[in-house]
Amino acid sequence: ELVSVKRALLSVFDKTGLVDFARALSDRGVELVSTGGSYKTLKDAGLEVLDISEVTGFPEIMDGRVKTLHPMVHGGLLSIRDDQDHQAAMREHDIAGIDLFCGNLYPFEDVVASNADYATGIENIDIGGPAMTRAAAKNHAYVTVVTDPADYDAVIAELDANEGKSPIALRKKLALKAFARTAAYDAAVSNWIAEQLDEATPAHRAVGGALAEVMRYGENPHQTAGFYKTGEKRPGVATASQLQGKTLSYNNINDTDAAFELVSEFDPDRTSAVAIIKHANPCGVAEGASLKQAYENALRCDPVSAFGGIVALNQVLDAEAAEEIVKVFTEVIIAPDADDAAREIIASKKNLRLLVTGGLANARASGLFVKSVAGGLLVQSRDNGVIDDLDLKIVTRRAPSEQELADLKFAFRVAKHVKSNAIVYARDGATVGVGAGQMSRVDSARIAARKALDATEAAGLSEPLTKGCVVASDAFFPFADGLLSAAEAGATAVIQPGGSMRDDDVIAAADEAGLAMVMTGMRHFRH
Ligand code: 93A
Repeated sequence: ELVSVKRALLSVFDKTGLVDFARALSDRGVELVSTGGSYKTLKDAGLEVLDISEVTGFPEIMDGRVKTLHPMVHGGLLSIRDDQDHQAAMREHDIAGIDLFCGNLYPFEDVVASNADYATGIENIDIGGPAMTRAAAKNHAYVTVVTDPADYDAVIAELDANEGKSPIALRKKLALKAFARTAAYDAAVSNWIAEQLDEATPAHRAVGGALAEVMRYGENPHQTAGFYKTGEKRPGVATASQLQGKTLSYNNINDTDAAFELVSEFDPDRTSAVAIIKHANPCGVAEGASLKQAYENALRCDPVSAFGGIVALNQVLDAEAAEEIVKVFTEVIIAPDADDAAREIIASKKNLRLLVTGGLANARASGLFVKSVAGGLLVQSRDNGVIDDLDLKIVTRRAPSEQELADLKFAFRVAKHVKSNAIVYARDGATVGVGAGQMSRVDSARIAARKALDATEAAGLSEPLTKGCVVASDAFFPFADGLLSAAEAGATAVIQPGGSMRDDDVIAAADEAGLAMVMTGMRHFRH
């Protein structure tokens, strides 16, 4: 459990504390061996030290690329001290055991962080250092491996507390630290090479992302936060270019993501679409013949909530849409691109962030969704169910009209991006009322209706916006009540997944109320 330390090999790039540590070892009767620069530092300090070339019988070659990669070194580090064969090999080749290895590596991370060129980056990949570190750490049954100058004093203190010997608990702890260091070092190397190749990095994936930005705070000011990027090349908030405006906050990033994922459901070759998001829920979504028209209709749904919102567009932002958007206080605009005239208009609002993504997110793409719970992570595949791919089943006596069907599909697509329980009222390709995040579906339906009345009033309309609208529900109606409350508000057609034990009752109630209802067979919970 306790092993004597007779010989130490020191090979450090960072010479901090080296002389004091080596002197402390030497004072305790430890023989010192060292490499080029480290050797010189120790010699200059007046210590007795052996140059590694005297141990290997081989000079440093190739500008130092090969200086310690030698059986005299690795045999000394790796030999099992009480193994007959290992001992015989040591005698045969005159290999002396190395009981302590002190090393730290070429500063690869610092060098590449300072934007060094490719050749300099490559030259700073330490090979011999990690090899010795790993050899010593593997053989921690006999060898003490010291990789951090911050540990020098503690190591000496442990030796002193154990009659100059190194205890196993210390050696194990230091071995763990050594392997953690070489693992991080290799991760840095592979990340850098991946970056040079413009590829997603395997290490990024393994740790769930690389820290891209530290935010001033999280969801609330007393929470700290960082933005980690996975390196995936998909268009979205993490890969967008910010053309102007203040830096994004935690909530901005979350809301902008929700906005862009939603608007990406709408094919830009078919329609112009705009989503306005507050607190990660849409307060207005609309399609239109132009972005301007889509924006105006989206805004009409809930102009009060749109204040300070996030606006996402599915096509290149143009001047006429930009003119409308800047009339309302908006935090972020995100779009595949923005034309010059639009950029100029947005530039008049200095703080407004404008993000361009270069394309839309692929609603059908697979991917992972991660959420944390106390003591764990929940990981699921991305909700990439798209209504066009589903078989819609008409379950009522009355089939929806063409316009109703178009609105039903629109509403269900939006509902997918509303926190559950989600109820969406829509008419003519625009939401007219959104009920989000309620514990009861009936409450969501009531809230959506209430909001539609507010919107009607705000727009100065005599006829309620819900008159002749459709309603979408992210999950089945467990009872007829939610459905009937929608019908009462003026809805004429319903889209929902179905699958309730009481589907028959709900269908009968729909028939009685003269509603047309379609079932998607797919639920879109979002919590
Ligand atoms: O170029 S290397 O990968 N080849 C080696 O054989 C080697 N041995 C030690 N780099 C090597 N080292 C590294 O040199 C150590 O990890 C340490 O960072 C540095 C110490 O060199 P010096 O003692 O000459 O300053």
